[in-house]
Formats: sequence, C-alpha cells, structure tokens
Amino acid sequence: MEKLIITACLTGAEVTREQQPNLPLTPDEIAEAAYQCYLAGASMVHVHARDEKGNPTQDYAVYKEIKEKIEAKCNIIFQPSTGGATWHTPQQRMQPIELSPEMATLSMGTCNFADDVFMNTEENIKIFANRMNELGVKPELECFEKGMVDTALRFAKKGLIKTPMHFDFVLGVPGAMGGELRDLLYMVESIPADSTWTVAGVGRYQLPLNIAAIMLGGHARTGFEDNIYYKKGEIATSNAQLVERVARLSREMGREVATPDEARAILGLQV
Ligand code: KMH
Ligand code: ZN
Repeated sequence: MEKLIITACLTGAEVTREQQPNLPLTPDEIAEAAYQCYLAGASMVHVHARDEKGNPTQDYAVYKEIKEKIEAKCNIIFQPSTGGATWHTPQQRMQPIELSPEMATLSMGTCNFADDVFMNTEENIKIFANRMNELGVKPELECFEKGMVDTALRFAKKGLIKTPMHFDFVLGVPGAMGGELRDLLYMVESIPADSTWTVAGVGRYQLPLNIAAIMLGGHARTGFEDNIYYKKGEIATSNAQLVERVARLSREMGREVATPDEARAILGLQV
C-alpha cells in the first residue's frame, strides 16, 4: 500500500477560539501550527485565513502571507480553501487560486451546511476549475455527498477537470452525507480506479474515518476545522496532537507516513 498522506486542516471558517482555545488564527499562528503538524507527520496543510478580528477572510494578501510564512519553515504542501465561509461570494472565495498553489480545494456541489447553505452552482464550479487549470493548480475535489462525486465524473468527461483526480470525502456535515463506514465505502466505490482520495470526518466521525482510510489505502485529514476534541469531552491541545495520533496509528497498522515530496509523487504534483 502506498504511504499515507496526512492533511492537517488547521483552522476552518466556522470554529471559534471560544470553542477551541488552541485554534491558530493569525498568519504566524497558522504557519507555526503547520510546521508543528509537519513535524508530527502531515505532508499537506489545508488553510483557511482569518482577519485581524479572527473572522474568516479569503483575502489574497492574507493567504500570501500565510503561504510565505509556511514555506519559510518547511516544504509541506500548501492547499488553500476556495470554499471559505458560506457567506463569502464566489469572487472572494477564488482569490487564493491566484497564488498558484500546488493544490486548492474545489467544492463539487451545493448542500445544506448546518443552518446555512453552502452554494456551489455548476457555473461557478466551472469558473473555479478553469482558473485552476490555467494556473496549474490541482483541485482537491470536496464531495459532501455522492451526487458531488457524480458531478466530478461528469466534469472530468468534459475535460473540465483533469485526471487522475484527487477527492476529499467530507462526511458528517449536518445537512449532507453522514460519516458511517458504509458512507465512506459508497464514495470510495464510486470513483475511478486511478483516483486518489482522502477523508475528512466531522466531529466524532474524524478518528474512525481516519482509521478506515489507513486500512482502505486512502488518505486522512485531521485537524480543528473538522473536530476540536482529542476524545469525547477532552479538547485537543493542538492540531499536531491530532496529526501525531493518526501518524502513530498508521505506523502501528503497518503503513508508513508520506513526507511532503512523497505525497507530491503520489498526487502527481511536481517534486
Ligand atoms: N467552510 C465551508 C463552508 C473548503 O475549504 O473548500 C467550506 C469548506 C470547504 O471548508
Ligand atoms: Zn476547508
């Protein structure tokens, strides 16, 4: 089995300091958290920026600062969010693509997102995908339910998304697909054999789905964006604590953990 790519999702757009006192918010905090996750075994970092007040922002300059600060510390793969927060406009959300990162997220459809709607029209998905293609950015295809996988397959057939594709199954969002093992298996069975995939389980689904990914040959995402606890009732002390556990479990289960350059090779990125 190929080595495990661990993605650290450090901050997200929804979590607050009140909920998770160790949440990294400033560019310096995010860069340091990324570095600590790299040391713990992460080869990719999924980044959401925050403004000076700690609110989600998709501002180009803030993402640029974060990217540069991370690159000064280590060679972890920088993957900014183009999902942003549910209230960001598509134009706001697209800004980090202009940094020509190696990867960026591309959400493949609309779903309810707790009390909000996460809106991704076909037209906007095309606009995002085209710009990523122009700048050589590999999309991580965020699929919150199975219909979004089907949309990705349809887009790939039309040449709007390049193959082999890399999927992120985001499971357990209230309003979209659940995070039981059968939900993950259904997603994995639905993608082409040459694809790669990772799984992001929300809340209590994070750890079991990480373990399932280790066993099934997929890849694993962990971090405060998806889950703020180490275990039930115990707030995690850092993103790195969560990464360290996934790396340890993977090694215990006989699967080595990928370095950033090994992850680049697995994902078809330039090393
Ligand atoms: N914050 C969610 C509404 C992504 O990063 O691309 C969207 C999200 C997906 O987190
Ligand atoms: Zn995100």
